[in-house]
Amino acid sequence: MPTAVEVNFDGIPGPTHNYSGLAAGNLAETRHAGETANPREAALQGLAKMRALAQRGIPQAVLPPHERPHVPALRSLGFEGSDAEVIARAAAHAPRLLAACSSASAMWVANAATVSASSDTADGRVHFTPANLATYFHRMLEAPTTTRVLRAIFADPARFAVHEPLPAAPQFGDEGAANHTRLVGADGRGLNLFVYGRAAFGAAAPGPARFPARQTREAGEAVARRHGLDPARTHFVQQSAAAIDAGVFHNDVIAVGAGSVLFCHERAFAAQDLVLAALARDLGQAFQPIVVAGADVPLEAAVGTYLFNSQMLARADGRYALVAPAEVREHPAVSDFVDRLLASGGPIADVAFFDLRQSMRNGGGPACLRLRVPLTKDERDAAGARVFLDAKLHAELEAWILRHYRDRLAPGDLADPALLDESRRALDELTRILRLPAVYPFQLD
Ligand code: SUG
Repeated sequence: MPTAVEVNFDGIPGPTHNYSGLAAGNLAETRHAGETANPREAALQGLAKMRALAQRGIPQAVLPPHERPHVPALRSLGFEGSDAEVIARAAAHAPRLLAACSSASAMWVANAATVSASSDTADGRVHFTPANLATYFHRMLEAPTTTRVLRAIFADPARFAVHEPLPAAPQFGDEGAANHTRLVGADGRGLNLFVYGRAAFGAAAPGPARFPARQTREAGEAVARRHGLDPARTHFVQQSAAAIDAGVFHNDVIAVGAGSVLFCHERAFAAQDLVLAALARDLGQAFQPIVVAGADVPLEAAVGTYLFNSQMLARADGRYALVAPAEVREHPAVSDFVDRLLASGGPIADVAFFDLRQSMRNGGGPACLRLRVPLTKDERDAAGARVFLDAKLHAELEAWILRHYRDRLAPGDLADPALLDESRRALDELTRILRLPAVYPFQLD
């Protein structure tokens, strides 16, 4: 069987990146609500991470931002008139709705979809289920554009299946790959771990008391079913409710896995011992858990620094490099822990820190900004559009950001009708750079 290599598709932060405090339970974004953002810096920080990884030889691709403000959504909520009037009326009467329809949250593409490798699926195709993101309105708006973008890139029906998002009801709340981990055994076979915060119909341990559990067990089960995953190689495990209440709104804030390594906090899962025992049984000797004790990294420090929201990238020698947010280095205890981890001679061999502060203030670290897509060479060659990052595309994207993005955006600026025109002009040009078909509502009208 041809081997798949994981391609990181990173979301480009969009021109309306701002701090509006739309996602309760995400402590960073609540703390920074109302601050003035710098969309240009956000996009450049994301692009710098992509370039650095591409230069290390890690396959890297991009996913475009979405059209914001989302005028059709505002119209559906009863605001009428020209596009500029719709925005003016929403700004005057419902600024929170305007903020929700202006969020650049599509940058966190770990929530764009759940992806299954062709070697794991019954029909041998790569399967995608775009996430419905049903918990928050500002995120739910992403699903239709995400579906169109994925269908444009993964258009070949012989190799790819891009499903419809699951029904957007609370019972099927789905936040995509942020709650899914694919591990690999010594035999090269995939093992899929779907993590949920609550069960809508079946029995589950008590859920969180303070913050929403966004992902349901039923959503993961439906995704696994439609992707044709082997039930014997698929686990559905519940997140720790205490962790959700401490700000772990997605599993990728508390755990990351790659190959046969699972790097997680000791309070990641509800029945953690059982989870680790099941993985050890299925992965055998190959399984390498790195479970971090609260005494080393308290839960609050894990959430505060986003240590576990690092990317774990396979090196040529079989060990891993951690791509971590700069906040980890700035926290003395967590930084010391990382130094001890590197010195231990375990599977994590080196760490690179990135300044992703613009995104981090909204609760999005390195791992939130990327969607992992395992592709064989043949599948990669079959992908449409110009999304794989090379030096030329990087240079074009950097120039595009510098041409179109503002360097400050306060929540009050969302009322400015010029922002809509700027954003549409930028995205229209981007679809040409990336050789995408029409994917945005303003292009489809
Ligand atoms: O859904 N923040 C996002 C952050 C998502 C991070 N992704 C992962 N952990 N994979 C969220 O909470 C805030 C946007 C605002 O308030 O404008 C926001 O949606």
